[in-house]
Amino acid sequence: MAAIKAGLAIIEALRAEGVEYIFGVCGTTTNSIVTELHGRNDIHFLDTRHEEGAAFMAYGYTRACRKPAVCLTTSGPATINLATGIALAYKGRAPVIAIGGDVATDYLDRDGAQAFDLVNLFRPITYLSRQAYKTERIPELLRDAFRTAMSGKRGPVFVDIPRDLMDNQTIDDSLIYPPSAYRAVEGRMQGDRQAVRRAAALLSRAERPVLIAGGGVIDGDATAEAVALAERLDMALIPAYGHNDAVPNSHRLYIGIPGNRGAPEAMEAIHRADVILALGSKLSQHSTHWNNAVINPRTRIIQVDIDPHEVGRNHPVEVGIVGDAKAVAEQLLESLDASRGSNPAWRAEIEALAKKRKARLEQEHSLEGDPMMPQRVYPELRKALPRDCMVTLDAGVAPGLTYDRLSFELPGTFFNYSGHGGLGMGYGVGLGTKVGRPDRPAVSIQGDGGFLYTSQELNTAVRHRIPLVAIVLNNSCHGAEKAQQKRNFAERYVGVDLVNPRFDRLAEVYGARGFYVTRPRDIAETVTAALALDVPSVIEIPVAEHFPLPAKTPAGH
Ligand SMILES: Cc1ncc(C[n+]2csc(CCOP(=O)(O)OP(=O)(O)O)c2C)c(N)n1
Ligand SMILES: [Mg+2]
Repeated sequence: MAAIKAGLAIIEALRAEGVEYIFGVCGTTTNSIVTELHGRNDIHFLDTRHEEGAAFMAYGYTRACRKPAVCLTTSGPATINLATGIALAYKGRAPVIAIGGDVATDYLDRDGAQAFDLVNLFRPITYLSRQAYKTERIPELLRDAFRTAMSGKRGPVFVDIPRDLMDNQTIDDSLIYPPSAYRAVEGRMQGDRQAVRRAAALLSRAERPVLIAGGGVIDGDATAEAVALAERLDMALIPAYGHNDAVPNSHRLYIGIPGNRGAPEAMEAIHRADVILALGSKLSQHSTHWNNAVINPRTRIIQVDIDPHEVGRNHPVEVGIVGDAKAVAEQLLESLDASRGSNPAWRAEIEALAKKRKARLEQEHSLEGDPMMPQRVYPELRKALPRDCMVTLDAGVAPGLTYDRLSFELPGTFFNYSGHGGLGMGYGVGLGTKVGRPDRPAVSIQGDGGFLYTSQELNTAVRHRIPLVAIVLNNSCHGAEKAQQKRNFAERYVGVDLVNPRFDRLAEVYGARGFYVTRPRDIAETVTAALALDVPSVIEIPVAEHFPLPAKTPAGH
């Protein structure tokens, strides 16, 4: 038992959780914490050029390596700058622990400089938002924060610490525990046995079963079990929108993803299904439109989710199971009717749909134009990106073509805005993925609009040697919005056309490498070369304006 400096106690509490990086920007109210990192090799302050970049990086980091991520920012506007990235962690179910050093308690509630009600500001975008009011209870507050962030449905938390609770204060080091003492670090939640039995019976009798693999399959490590179920029952293997990496895309039963930017073939299979197993999926707006455009009202649904609030939330279910995707998939595999044979007719339909999708995408090889059509980039990326490459997508129409066009084989290799929709997240999140999994190659794909939202983090990439390859698809406009103005507002264009710097040159100014590619045949080679360089780089590819219509759903919506 020893009294240690309060700042050091916070660092030790984070170390007990295995935290290696703290993402943030310095400030007066956090100096008694960050200075405790001086000279340490086990934990680093990864300083960004904007707090939003820190939150985006934290999101990418934890999604890539599955460890909790920590942000540390100073009072008022600095912590407010985290909000967009914390909202992304909220939508993307990512355990980001945001610690805001606040002004001293004497300055609170009397309009003090940089004093704001941060706890309420963060409340709707976190699972827990609290202010410390007593120094010796800070370790307990951090334990609550990690328990909340890491248990069940994961998500972000906000901890506000007024500076007078830290500066020149001490904390007893016996208050720092290992995580196993304050949260369940082992075990998976099994599904109710009766419900599993009913689900297994339904699946065993199904004629046209479809497995929709959601984010819960990735978070629950359930890819192998999902594939085993699909193979056992000849189920179409379809990731939920944006979770393309939940199942190996080279699998013969894989048809693509549903949704606006997805594959009509996948939506057709879902519409044809008599039974859907939604494994770790919300069946949310993106995948199903919240109506019967994709899911047929006659289809019987088995839904498995770790969060009871998601079961039956968007579509009526025949069997709802609360549990971990891997544990429940294992239970289902054990409970299936052993006499069930193969289902060649449905398998043939699935394979035909998969073939149809491939043929549709193959045609894009021959698309011509100068500048090239954005679709033309993707066959070249398919050639160049290694199997274990992590891909982060920004919002925007040209990057969004990825959803139906790139192929993923390993869980934890695809990152996107997860229903958050914030333009500019791509570059920062991509940097975070590379920090989280330095052993895997990493690219981010963004438009010209999105890249300039956060391109100052090129400086972070260079200083901290983060070899992310940023691919900028430059159509000199906010394409996604220009499409709306073209289609729905009689081409009355306002605020959508952009004049940009050369992005390859911008990269060079920052000390990164820059490439400029105008011919499709040079894309694969350039991407391969950039990845091999292992330094931060930007590849600008000028592309034509292109405004695709949303993929048609089977019900014609
Ligand atoms: C933070 C934020 N601001 C604005 C928008 C609205 N928005 C969505 S896409 C888009 C344009 C994207 O342009 P770009 O990154 O160049 O991609 P493109 O659509 O041209 O391929 C805009 C402004 C948003 N989604 N998020
Ligand atoms: Mg653009």
